[in-house]
Amino acid sequence: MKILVLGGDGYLGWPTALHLSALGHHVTVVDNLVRREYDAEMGVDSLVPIAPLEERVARWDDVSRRRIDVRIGNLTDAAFTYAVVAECAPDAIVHFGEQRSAPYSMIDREHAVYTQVNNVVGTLNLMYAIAEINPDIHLVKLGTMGEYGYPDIDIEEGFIEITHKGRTDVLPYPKQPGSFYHLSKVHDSANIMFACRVWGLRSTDLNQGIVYGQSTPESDLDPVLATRFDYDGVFGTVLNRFCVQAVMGHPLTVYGAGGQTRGMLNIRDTLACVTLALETPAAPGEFRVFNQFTESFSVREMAQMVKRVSSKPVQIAEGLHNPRVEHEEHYFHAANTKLLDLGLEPHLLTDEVIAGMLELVERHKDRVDVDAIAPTVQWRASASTLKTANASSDASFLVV
Ligand code: NAD
Ligand code: USQ
Repeated sequence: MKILVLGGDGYLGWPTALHLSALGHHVTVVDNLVRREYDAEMGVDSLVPIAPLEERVARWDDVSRRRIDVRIGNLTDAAFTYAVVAECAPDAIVHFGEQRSAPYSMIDREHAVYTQVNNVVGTLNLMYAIAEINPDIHLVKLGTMGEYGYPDIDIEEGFIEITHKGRTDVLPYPKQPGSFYHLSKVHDSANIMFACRVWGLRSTDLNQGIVYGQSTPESDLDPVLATRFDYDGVFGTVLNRFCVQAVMGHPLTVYGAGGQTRGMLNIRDTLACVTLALETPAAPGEFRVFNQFTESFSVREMAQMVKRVSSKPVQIAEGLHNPRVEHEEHYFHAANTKLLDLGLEPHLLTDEVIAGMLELVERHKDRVDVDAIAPTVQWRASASTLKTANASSDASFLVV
């Protein structure tokens, strides 16, 4: 297949591009490199050094004798997005190309607006480009398990059968996301579902859980092919952060009560799930949703696992203030059978996997900036932030 990997310079996009190329697909990476700019903005860096995109691609050519093409540009620029889709003529597009940090989206009005415009407009441009250039292209879109929130009933894969006043229908599963970032994914899902219904597009929405790890078969072939690994308070995700904290002798930052339970998956399973979705495309007009995670753990359980596996003494922070507004103890039981039915063989979170992550951190620990570990973004907006945002109106009712 000819496949566009949007966001192909990022944590997940790059190893996915390598994997698809290794499988013999013709891959074009599309990215505006903005993720590297967020690092500069936040004053942080990946734990693992990452090579410039052109160097990555050249080394992949050397190592594998396979070419990955690159197009640098912004998906919110419609002319660019149309040109890429028209000139590359893909069979499928994997869309990773969004701002993906919940804390980043909650910094202030500017970052919330940026996140939603970047994500929603980029995806809208893409949908229009597909519809006008070739509606047969299969759009594989990265969504998130956080679209669902934490209802007190089981979470289904995208849709739920509801009986109401004697009538029954299968309806989109209710969404209660926890940040402006997660909300942008909800908006994307609604837009794509509409385009499938109205224009006959074909799409798979992968509601992915939290990814951990950094090692994939292709990115391990050469240090220049390595993907990033974030541990800072804004872009670092929970298990990757706990591993860095354990190695650095920093108390593991369990926010609040620690009963927050999330669907998790190994980075190798991201590659496998995307490949499975590509190999068995959605039908024309079909909007299908796969819940892409393999196991679920509470934050507390993850901290305890890391503490148990670490060869160094590890302290778990007690009663740390939670910078987010979220349920800290809740019911969580989510379906995830569709990818298993397609043949997914999960890489589970064993002690060996955690030991491998700790070893990775140990190798790069000289690069860790301990000051970047603390969470810096609060979900509860301050009165001054809200007043600034509403400077032209009487915002007194917004003071919290
Ligand atoms: P990432 O930030 O490392 O990569 C995203 C890439 O998209 C970056 O290289 C960035 O430069 C690019 N990008 C962003 N906006 C763009 C635009 N307007 N035009 C062109 N390129 C743009 O993120 P990631 O962790 O690799 O996540 C990839 C996708 O998977 C995201 O959509 C994210 O929401 C989703 N996801 C990630 C996780 C996780 O744990 N990392 C979990 C669930 C879902
Ligand atoms: N948490 C801690 N301590 C930390 C960091 C996080 O207790 O040091 C808690 C958070 O409060 C939250 C949970 O761990 O309850 C997950 O936080 P996270 O930062 O690991 O993940 P999240 O913000 O949900 O976002 C990440 C990715 C995002 C993706 C999402 C999948 O950044 O792109 O969409 O995971 S999901 O969570 O399933 O929606």
